[in-house]
Amino acid sequence: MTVQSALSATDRLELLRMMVLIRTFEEAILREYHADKSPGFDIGAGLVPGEMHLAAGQEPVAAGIGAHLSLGDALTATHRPHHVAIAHGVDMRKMAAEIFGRETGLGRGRGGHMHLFDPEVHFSCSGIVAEGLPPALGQAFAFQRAGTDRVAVAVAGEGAANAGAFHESLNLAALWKLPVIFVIEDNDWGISVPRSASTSVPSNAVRAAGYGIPGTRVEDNAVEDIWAAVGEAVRRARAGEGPSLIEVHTLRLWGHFEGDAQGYRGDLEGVPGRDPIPTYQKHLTDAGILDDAAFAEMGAAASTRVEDAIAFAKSSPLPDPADALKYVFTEGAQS
Ligand SMILES: Cc1ncc(C[n+]2csc(CCOP(=O)(O)OP(=O)(O)O)c2C)c(N)n1
Ligand SMILES: [Mg+2]
Repeated sequence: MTVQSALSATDRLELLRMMVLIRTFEEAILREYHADKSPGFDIGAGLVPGEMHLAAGQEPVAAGIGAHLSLGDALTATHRPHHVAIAHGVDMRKMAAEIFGRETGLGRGRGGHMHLFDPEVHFSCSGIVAEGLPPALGQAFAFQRAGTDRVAVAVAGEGAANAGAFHESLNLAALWKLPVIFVIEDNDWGISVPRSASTSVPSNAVRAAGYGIPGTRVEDNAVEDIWAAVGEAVRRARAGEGPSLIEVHTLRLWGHFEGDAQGYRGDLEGVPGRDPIPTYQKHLTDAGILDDAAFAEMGAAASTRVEDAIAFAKSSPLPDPADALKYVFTEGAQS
């Protein structure tokens, strides 16, 4: 791992703290999601019915981005959104309530885990692959027109980087020098399709040259390198120098969705050894800025916060079925 000298000990501990918070949240959702789907796995059963895409292993991307964004900056994400939502400051209680389909959720329980919208912090995501890129562009255009130094970040998977919306967004962002940062999470897989079977180039970073913008690839899920790459891209965007593309080689620790048997996956055996949290914990311990007690304290604090959010969600009311069509159409719009 390349050590970035500009990172203080406090910054580095904050990166780890964020990664631990995200993992604690994903583990709690994993537990709750599976709690009432047994003995046979029934995706439609239980308190959280439907698909669930968790981001365990991809925490470094979220922590590295979140460290550079301020209130007012925008972030768009994917069907695997929890890690970046937490790092961007989305309210954890309202997010958990949305995942549980409760009236107190971000979208009053109508959207579920792939459709988290938080206007307070300009966060959105979508179950449609590559859908997050154009809205990031639109927000960046608005920030530019208003003469602010606010930026938008679009996070997407390496599978999404083969969609038309990715290429169209890069072109327009470059042409208009928009303050937008595209972050591609290369987790090696698009569901069961390996990157080698979907993508014509070994690195999406090289695609940036086709649009005349900087492209960087960060290897090994290295949180400090991600932090450095995003920091430079955000600096450029705020200074009016235009968009950047960053690809991170990250890791999908669990299945594409919960219930995915991953029979297609030949790399599973080596996966636990690549878990970025113990890797970074050891890195900071070796650097003399972390000990076991401090790490345990991070876990305990994360657990308290996450369990509070889960309890809030579970004790919140479900939407009234009579309101199913409420918020679908603008009130009073019918002629
Ligand atoms: C437009 C569209 N096509 C197909 C799908 C089905 N789908 C859901 S996730 C996914 C793979 C996405 O892979 P990637 O972009 O690498 O993200 P990851 O799941 O690895 O985070 C596909 C094809 C979809 N949701 N939207
Ligand atoms: Mg992928």
